Amino acid sequence: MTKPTITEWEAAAAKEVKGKDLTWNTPEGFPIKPLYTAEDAGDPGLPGFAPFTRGVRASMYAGRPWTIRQYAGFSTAEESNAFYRRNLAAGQKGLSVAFDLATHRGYDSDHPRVVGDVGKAGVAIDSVEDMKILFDGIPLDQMSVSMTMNGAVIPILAFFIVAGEEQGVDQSKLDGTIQNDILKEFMVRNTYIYPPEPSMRIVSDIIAYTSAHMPKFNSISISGYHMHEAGATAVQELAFTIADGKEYAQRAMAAGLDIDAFAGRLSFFFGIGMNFFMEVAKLRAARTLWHRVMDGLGAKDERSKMLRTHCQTSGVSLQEQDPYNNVIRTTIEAMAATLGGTQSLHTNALDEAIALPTDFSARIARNTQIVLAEESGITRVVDPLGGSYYVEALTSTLVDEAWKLIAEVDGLGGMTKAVATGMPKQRIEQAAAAKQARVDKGEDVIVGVNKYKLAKEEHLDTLDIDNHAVRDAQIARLKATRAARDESACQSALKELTHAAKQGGNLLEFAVRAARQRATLGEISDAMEATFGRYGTQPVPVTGIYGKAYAEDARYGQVIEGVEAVTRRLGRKPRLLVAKMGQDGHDRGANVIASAFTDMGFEVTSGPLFQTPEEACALALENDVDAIGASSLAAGHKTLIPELIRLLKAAGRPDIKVVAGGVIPPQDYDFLRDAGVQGIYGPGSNVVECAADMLRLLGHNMPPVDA
Ligand code: MLC
Ligand code: 5AD
Repeated sequence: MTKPTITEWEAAAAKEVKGKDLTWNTPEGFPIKPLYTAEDAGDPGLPGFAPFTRGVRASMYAGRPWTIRQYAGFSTAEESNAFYRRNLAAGQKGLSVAFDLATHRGYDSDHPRVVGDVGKAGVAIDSVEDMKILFDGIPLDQMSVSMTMNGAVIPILAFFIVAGEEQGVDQSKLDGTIQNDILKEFMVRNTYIYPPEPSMRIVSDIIAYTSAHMPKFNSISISGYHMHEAGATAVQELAFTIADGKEYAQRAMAAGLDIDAFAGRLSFFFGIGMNFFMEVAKLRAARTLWHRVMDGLGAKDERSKMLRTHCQTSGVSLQEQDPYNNVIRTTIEAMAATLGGTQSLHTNALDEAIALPTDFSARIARNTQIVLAEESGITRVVDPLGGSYYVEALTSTLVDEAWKLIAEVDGLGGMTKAVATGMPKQRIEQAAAAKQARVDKGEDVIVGVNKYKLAKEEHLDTLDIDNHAVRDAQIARLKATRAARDESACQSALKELTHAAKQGGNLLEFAVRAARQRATLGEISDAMEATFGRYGTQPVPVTGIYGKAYAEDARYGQVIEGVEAVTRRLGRKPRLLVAKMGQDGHDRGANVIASAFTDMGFEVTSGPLFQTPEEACALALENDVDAIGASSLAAGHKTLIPELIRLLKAAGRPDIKVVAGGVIPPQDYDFLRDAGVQGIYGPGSNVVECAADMLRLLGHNMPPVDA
């Protein structure tokens, strides 16, 4: 029998689908064919061998499964410690600490700017005393601990080292990872403290310190995850992350370190979304690219060229509507991460779009991984998707396209300079606006959100944290810590740190000394701020993307007409302030709203990040806005938004409408409405309908959606 040819297959398929075009484009712009064959796939080599496309270990999960490492933290150190211990007893294998936003941004819990943030999005850590409680009963020479910290990375790592020391564990035995990836903070995550240059020095100082004293510790977790969550395509996530890694390696080399002395402890972190095969290919492409980059920088040791990574399933892919679907999504994403060969994994909880995980939702999330690892057989064969024509073809295309974007970054002088031009952030925001438009138009299906919607949603029990109680407890411990310490020894250690910031010297080394003397996180941060200053940026949302995607849409046309009618009535465009209050730096949603509302004809002011309610109120008055959209994704909404409304009233402007958007549990809706919030928009809200609602609030008689 002769083998059928591709031409014969094409004819057969065309007949079946009556000539319909079966090719489609990915968000990256890759044209995808309906069929891949051996001709599309190159030879990826073998796992455990350069360029590690098929995995960094020869035996991969057959030798040792990935680490089940759930990211968690909330409230006080006591409560988080108890949560960790329960999770470890139930099958979790590694720890991953989530800090609250006050801690991230270098403020002690008693600082007036963080009233709404203490203990909310993570655990509050003010000093070594808190860090010791956090790991009470968890031997730090046996448990690998990841800490997601970038802004206040010096005090946090110093507290960790001293907590280990006081547990009897020498720093050389500490096993774990510190995120320490500041470039992506300036791009998308926004928990920076100092300006870029001193921030980059901090990264290098940590690499130098850990490579000299902490051989088991990963000095950095170079993160694409947050770019992915901000809306980046796979090519953008890959290119900007690898380019970040290259920049850090070059900085460390410029500081005099031998590349092979530190590169083996550089680690990575990627987000894994719903485009299953693309995500598998992304991890394979990442390893291939990193090998190429490190080879180019002159690394000799093969370990220096191995990209080892943590992955987290995608938070933005999860929905508030019909939330049990999130378990399915997370399972698919976890399969992509493990079939892509991740070293460590966090699976998100089903209540992700509403609140932090409860014991129940954390159990299901953890068990998703345990079932994959222990029931599915995924661990038994190394790189089981290796040789899939489609996956191999996607891998090569991703490598080529990401390489081009890395070259573009190189052309700008590397990632620090590229970030300063705003290029990466802008590209990601363009991709995010395009994605939002695809979802709002139903082109990207999201079950339960833009298709197969439930008539009535069930109510989920979610975690609520009383941040006033946490704050009171933290303030009490801060007072006790300050009262019990040798004040003059503490102050002189802090002075030496300030001096080192100015004159040189390893910042972590000086911070460890201050931490031993019970200097607090805020004090250590301030000691460096005295030299470095504190950094702030002004958002510049992209325009045109949303409007273009909607050019022919009838409902969009109605909204545009509505905006024009309001404009005629007011004699100027309707004015909206998009406000970000508290230490919450999640700005994807705020940027998308600002971008889309501008395209629809509103005059939008994008407030800077980290405002207090007083500052947001002042900005609203100054710009004489008609409405404020407060974006809240870090659980500060019950404290910050009512305060803003109170201040507007006190200033004689109760007429300024306030709406809220972001991650807000439905059980808080009544509380917010009672406080005067006139519209609440959770994840999955259609942006055109948000604008229609806004027009109604501004007195325009907007037709209902199906009119
Ligand atoms: C692994 N090992 C093997 C093996 N597989 N040995 C023999 N045969 C095999 N098949 C060895 C490894 O070499 C290593 O030893 C040891 O086992 C541990 O394995 P690992 O693969 O290194 O895993 P792990 O320790 O879990 O480290 C994974 C990591 C690390 C390198 C990616 O950086 C990490 O844990 N990262 C987690 C980051 C994280 O949790 N981030 C959360 C971000 S949340 P040796 O001696 O070689 O080390 C976030 C959200 C937000 O950012 O915004 O707030
Ligand atoms: N506990 C658990 N998960 C968290 N995330 C953020 N903070 C916490 C926390 N304190 C997860 C969510 C979010 C992503 C950035 O990390 O999934 O989307």
